[in-house]
Amino acid sequence: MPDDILLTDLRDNVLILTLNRPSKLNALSPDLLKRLAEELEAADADDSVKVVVFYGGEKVFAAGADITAMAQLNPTGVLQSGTRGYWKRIWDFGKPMIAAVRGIAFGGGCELAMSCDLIVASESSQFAQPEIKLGIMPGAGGTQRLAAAIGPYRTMEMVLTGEPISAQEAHDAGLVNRLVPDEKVLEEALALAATIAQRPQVAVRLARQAVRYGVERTLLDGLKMERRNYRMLYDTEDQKEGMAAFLEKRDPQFKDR
Ligand code: CO8
Repeated sequence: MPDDILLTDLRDNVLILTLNRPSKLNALSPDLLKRLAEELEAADADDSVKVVVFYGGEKVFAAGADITAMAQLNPTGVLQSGTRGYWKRIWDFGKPMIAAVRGIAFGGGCELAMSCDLIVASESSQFAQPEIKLGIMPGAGGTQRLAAAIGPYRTMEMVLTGEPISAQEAHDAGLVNRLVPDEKVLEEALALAATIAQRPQVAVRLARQAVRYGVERTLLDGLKMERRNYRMLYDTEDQKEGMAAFLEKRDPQFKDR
């Protein structure tokens, strides 16, 4: 179904999941996250899937979580929204994941790319954690996974200013595995996926698990603090103002409370 919010395509043991909300820049609505989680759960149990590639089409990877679904939430609402459970299913997926990024990967879109094991990016793509401009902060691992990938100083600049970095900067900083011309992104991601799919899968699974364990284990406390602070921000006037301003297409008037 071409108008489905998530397109699936299984090619030679590689499952391509294409986010398909182009009119909303692939914003990760609760429905879309749920679909992603469900597809991954099925893929985990399906031996014909060896690698998953996340793609957002030719224009945009994803502009983050869907702000319309978040604007009115309070901390309890964040807790009850169920989206964290969908994210967790993405993080718990047991097979290699590759992000094929064209266009912007912002906020939750950047965090989705960083949830993957490898990132292939087009030369014109951009990465950002712009949540600060909405009165919130990254909440799906951005503060920790970005720092693990590119170091605390560059992360601090991105998280505190909300400004994007180019694909070239992301590549130089170690966030992007392969930087390729725009039209080659999916092809390159699929070539990487094909190589991994040809390796012995028990070894792939266990090697991946060991690498991830080493990295993620050191992030656990930080992720806990990120989760708590992220939720706390939904108790502020600035979060309500920041998100209302985005939806009303105006500049926010923050009051620092
Ligand atoms: N959510 C909802 N709608 C969006 C989003 C979004 N994140 N991004 C874009 N859209 C919509 C716009 O509202 C617009 O809709 P419409 O045409 O109906 O008005 C359409 O997509 C096109 O967007 P723009 O007109 O804004 O396109 P521009 O090219 O002018 O601007 C930008 C592109 C700069 C990317 C701009 O759209 C933007 O700043 N988007 C928001 C980026 C952002 O702040 N992302 C972070 C969101 S918060 C987040 O991701 C937190 C995740 C934490 C998860 C925690 C789990 C528990």
